[in-house]
Amino acid sequence: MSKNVLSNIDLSAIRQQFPILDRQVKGKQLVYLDNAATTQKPKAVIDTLTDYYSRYNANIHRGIHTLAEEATIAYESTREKVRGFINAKHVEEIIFTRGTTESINLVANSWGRSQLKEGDEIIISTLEHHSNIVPWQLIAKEKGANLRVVPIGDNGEFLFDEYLKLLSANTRMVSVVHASNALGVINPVKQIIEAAHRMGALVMVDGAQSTVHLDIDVQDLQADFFAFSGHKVYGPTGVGVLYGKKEILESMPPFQGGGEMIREVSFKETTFNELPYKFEAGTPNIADTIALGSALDLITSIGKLNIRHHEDELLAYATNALLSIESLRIMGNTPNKVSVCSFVIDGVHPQDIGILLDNQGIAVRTGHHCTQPLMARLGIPGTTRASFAMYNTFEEIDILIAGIQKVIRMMK
Ligand code: 7TS
Repeated sequence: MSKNVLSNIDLSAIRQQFPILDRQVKGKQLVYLDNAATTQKPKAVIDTLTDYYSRYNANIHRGIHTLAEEATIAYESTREKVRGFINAKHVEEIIFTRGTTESINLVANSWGRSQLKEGDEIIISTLEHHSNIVPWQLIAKEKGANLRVVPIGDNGEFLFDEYLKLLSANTRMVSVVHASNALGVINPVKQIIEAAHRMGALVMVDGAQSTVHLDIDVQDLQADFFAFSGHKVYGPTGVGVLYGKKEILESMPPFQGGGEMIREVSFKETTFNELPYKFEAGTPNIADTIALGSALDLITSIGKLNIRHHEDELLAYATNALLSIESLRIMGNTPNKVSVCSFVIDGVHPQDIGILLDNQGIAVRTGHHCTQPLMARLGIPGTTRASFAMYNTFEEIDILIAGIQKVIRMMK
């Protein structure tokens, strides 16, 4: 069943850069297929963290001593790396947050609270992660705005014609996921953005799942906002990015108040710092931000296209193999996907599959994947999700398939 690697990447060299891949789980070699939840970290990221805390830990922007200057330069160099990575026009359009969730909350609270009024509409889709639903629900309730939801087809495909019907002069914001975490389905965000802009609405793209797999060009997409998390692009947890168009960010009030985001404070009045610092109150996550830069360097050095090619091959191989299992159904089996396989097996609960696979050293995700409305639409409580990264191999997929077959035999 195994297939030799055809991609342009040196898989064993890549795997050597991820120390965790060597570990054993329950006496078996780890097979890590939960990359949509979080990716593993390369040595370059781990070393950057150690190096920062060992050599130049200091608070940034305010100090004039050497350590503070070195830390500031390293922190700001990640901002420039992120700018290049998503092809933003200006470096000040890159705001560091804790992750995708905080990026969306920033926009909902800052833009939403200052802009939305009664009767305005926010459009999301059925595919959204809870973090692209709840912040909009909260602000809509507060402002008397309404949430409209684009329906999907049975395979998880975004129904574009239905979306066009929902767009109206009342639409102020469209916030959609670029690639679904639960199914892997890629949404036509460029066309979604074009249509929203024709109606004068802004668009926020949740890039939590797309950024690690697809080439992201925010200028080409014309996205008004774009969010992603460091930990899903081989970087550390606790750091993420909000991209926003400069003129829109400039018009928005601060999200949080505190140090760093001010120009001048008196008890009578406070004036605010310029972009991006207006949105970065307090001491940021310096070490993890610097290490995110190392993660992006690694992706760039291997080449996003090479990675995509390998992941597409893994996806096709896994899809074929999974479909050969009689009682198994892949949810969201569309042609345009990132490397995520979500499936259900007749008569076996996803949680049991997850536990029994873990006993064999195989890490997958089971459950609703923080997409309860999507699961309700599909009429299932949850799925088992295998998600692939650049370091995964065809042999690991063979192990997964053998593992699932064993689970089915055990549950019969
Ligand atoms: N949006 C999408 C599409 C996601 O997949 C996730 C996390 C988030 C937002 C939130 O990102 P965070 O980094 O702020 O937590 N998705 C998952 C997942 O699929 N399994 O665990 C986390």
